[in-house]
Amino acid sequence: MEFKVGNATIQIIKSDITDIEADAIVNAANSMLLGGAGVDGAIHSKGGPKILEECKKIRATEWPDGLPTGNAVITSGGNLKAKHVIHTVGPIWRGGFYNEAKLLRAAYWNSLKLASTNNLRSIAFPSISTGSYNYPTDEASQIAINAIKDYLKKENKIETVILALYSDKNLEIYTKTSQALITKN
Ligand code: AR6
Repeated sequence: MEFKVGNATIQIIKSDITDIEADAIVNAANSMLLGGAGVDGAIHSKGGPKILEECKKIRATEWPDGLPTGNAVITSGGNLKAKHVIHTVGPIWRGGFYNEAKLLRAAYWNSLKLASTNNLRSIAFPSISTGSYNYPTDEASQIAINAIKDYLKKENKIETVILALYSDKNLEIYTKTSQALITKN
């Protein structure tokens, strides 16, 4: 499905995020920025060593102790179809008692902000934190869509935001959440 927020379009699709041709795809990374499993593993293996080299440089200069949860950084897209990769760190779900909702919103928000700063017009997100980090997908989908909607309402440089869901189940959850939130306003 897709819907509009101002002039921008939000698309909810089933896709491997590494197949998406956009100005940026977002990586659900960890603070070390050195790769991992899930989306992170797929992006680094398909994107090639250039992305990892750039991540290592960011660690050596900007974030020697690691990228804090909720922050975002940008590298090139290496061999991917996407021009850039925005690496963000979602929270690990620990029962909802440790600011997880705020941190997940920050991961989306700061990724979008970085896209705007770099004059990017299209950006694709995976379902951050809902794999290895165990965030309940229903709640995560509400945070993701609200963050994207709120951001697009106040900033009009980004034209397309894609949510690239990997499973039918997640596609269904994000679609239902979007339908519920669109009717609200
Ligand atoms: N394209 C789109 N979505 C995907 C893909 C793909 N190629 N592969 C998996 N997903 P996860 P997290 C979905 O675990 O929970 C890594 O090891 C997956 O089904 O990738 O934020 C990092 O290095 C799930 O719905 O990210 C970190 O250590 C969603 O993407 C840690 O995992 C997120 O799952 C981050 O955990």
